[in-house]
Amino acid sequence: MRKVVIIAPTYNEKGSIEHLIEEIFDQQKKVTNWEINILVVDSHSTDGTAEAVKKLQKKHSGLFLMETEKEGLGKAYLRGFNYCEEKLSPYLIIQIDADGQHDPKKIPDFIKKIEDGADFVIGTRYSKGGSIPKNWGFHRKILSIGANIFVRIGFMKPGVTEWTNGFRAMKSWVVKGSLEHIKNFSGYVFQIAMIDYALKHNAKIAEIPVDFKERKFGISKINAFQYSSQTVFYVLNHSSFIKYIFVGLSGFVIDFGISYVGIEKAHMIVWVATVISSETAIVSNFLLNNFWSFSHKKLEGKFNFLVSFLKFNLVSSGSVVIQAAGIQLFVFLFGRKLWYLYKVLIILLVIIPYSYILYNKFIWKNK
Ligand SMILES: Nc1nc2c(ncn2[C@@H]2O[C@H](COP(=O)(O)OP(=O)(O)O)[C@@H](O)[C@H]2O)c(=O)[nH]1
Ligand SMILES: [Mg+2]
Repeated sequence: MRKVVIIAPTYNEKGSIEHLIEEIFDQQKKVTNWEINILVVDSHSTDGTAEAVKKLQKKHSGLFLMETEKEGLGKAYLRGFNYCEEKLSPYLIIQIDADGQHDPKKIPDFIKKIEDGADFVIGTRYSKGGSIPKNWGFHRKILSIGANIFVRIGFMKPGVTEWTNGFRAMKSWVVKGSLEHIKNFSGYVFQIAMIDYALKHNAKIAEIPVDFKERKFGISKINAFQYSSQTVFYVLNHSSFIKYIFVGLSGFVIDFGISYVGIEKAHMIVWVATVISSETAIVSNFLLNNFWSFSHKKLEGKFNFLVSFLKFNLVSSGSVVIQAAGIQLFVFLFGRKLWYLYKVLIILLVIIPYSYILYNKFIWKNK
């Protein structure tokens, strides 16, 4: 028998918590080889949520309550995860909103995916079969859809369609491992941080479509401004792809700067200045990518470092050849007047994806 703890965070959810708890325990009959426990993490609700839970504790021995300060959803979950690891030692942890927006009947589907081999199952509203409330206003739709698209592109993970929903199942090792990382994010953004952590540690991710129902009781506690700014900040800070783009730009500045000084000021032979400037940019790009963009996959061992540096040079030479051939082709077809436009297009559409994919496949491989 494996143990699953379902964590439901609450702040003033008296209207829905009792029904939610009963419905969750009701799923037990569908997952007979699992022992369902519930942990409610309540941030001192003022509407009697905790009291309602305490009443139900008399009936259900697998119902736990943790009372915490009101410090944001991320902090509430962090405390809940710690409580789980210290006191309950589950195999699996499932997160669910306590306001009735997530349907507990989906819990067996999450468990099934775990049984099929996933480490982390995301309940997604943004793939076929999932949905968001029809009555959501324009700004709420934009906030949710926009945040998810932004994160998907920012992390170059189009396959993960949902980053912000709080309905998910995670094996204990993923949660335990992520605690050090997510403790820095007290708000809703910790949901994104957990998926980011899981992906960077090669957790097997699966998705199931879920509906996000309308709230029947109480009000949403999300702070739109804080949430969107934290999301943007998180992605800028943690996306290998975005850092890689910045490294590329810095390489351009170094290359151009050294060439300029060499040719204009030091009156060096042009090709010599070019070799020095481009190789300096290559070295600097390699180091910055290793210690910054792909720092979670940092190269280990001197030999590996050296071989990877040679591969990096090879990939860089490849992009020179692609650029030269591409631009020549455009010039041949459309004349040379707009050569700089062709160059920009080739860099954006070919060179950036080409290098990023090769770096990930051959140099900074997943560990
Ligand atoms: N313990 C705790 N729960 C919270 C806090 N903020 C939100 N929640 C709970 O987290 C769940 C999702 O929050 P909600 O406000 O509905 O967000 P939305 O569904 O994105 O609008 C609900 O069950 C809330 O009661 C908090 O600071 N502490
Ligand atoms: Mg809600």
